[in-house]
Amino acid sequence: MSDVLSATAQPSPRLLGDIQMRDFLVQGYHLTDSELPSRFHSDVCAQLESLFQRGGNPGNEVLEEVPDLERVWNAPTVTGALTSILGPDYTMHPHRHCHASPPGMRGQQWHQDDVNKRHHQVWRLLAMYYPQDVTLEMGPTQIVPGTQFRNTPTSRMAAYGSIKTQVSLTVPAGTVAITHYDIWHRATHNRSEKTRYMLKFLFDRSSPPDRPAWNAGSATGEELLDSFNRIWLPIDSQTDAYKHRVIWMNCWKWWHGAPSHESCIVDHFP
Ligand SMILES: O=C(O)CCC(=O)C(=O)O
Ligand SMILES: [Fe+2]
Repeated sequence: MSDVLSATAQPSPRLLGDIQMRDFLVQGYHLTDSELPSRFHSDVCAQLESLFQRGGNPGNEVLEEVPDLERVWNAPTVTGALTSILGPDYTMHPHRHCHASPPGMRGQQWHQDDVNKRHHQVWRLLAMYYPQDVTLEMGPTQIVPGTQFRNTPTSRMAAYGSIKTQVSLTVPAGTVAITHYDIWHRATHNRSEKTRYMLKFLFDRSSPPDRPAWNAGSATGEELLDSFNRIWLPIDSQTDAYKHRVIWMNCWKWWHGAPSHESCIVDHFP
């Protein structure tokens, strides 16, 4: 292979397996390591620091300002997860944001990023890259697994405090948290002396699936389909659990190429 080719060829996406896909559907998130050297991540932090000192938050321009970030989104573990969940023709959304949380920054309320029109299917992912080790003192992002199909009014969420099953993303440098766009999440209070950076990027599905885009094992995923009936999330009441099972199975079949009749949740399921 010529130098030019070897420099530009992208490694193949490392696709997810059936169990990882099912877990993503149920839990609403998947954590992966971008597998870049630690000096890459510290260099990204240094670039962000000098960028913020020079001109403040670059908003959507962060990718132009720090082109190295492309390497994170092209990492085989990351392209593998995005391809598996959104299909091979997924696209990067033009909106992106570097969330810099300086020392003393107060936490946020629980929220869902999108407007209150939510899908039973998975059309958009929120991907968060952490270029530093994030400790509890640095105010990690928190998520509540399994909340992505709830259509919760933001005003109601404002009253929610700590939730038993919340997960703090205290992660090593280089981690990419890939979540369903509608998962409940929030930044927490930064009690440390360090600024915590999180790079938020969005990815979209371009077309409905006509076959599994992941490393699907069993012929039609029938056994896995049945396994949804045995899952009961700790945050769910009995009726919530029933609603979830219908949604999960519907999406699972849709991911295999079946037409889906339930494209959007219109009722409240807080
Ligand atoms: O900084 C974080 O950890 C989360 C930020 C966030 O969710 C937001 O601003 O929408
Ligand atoms: Fe958010």
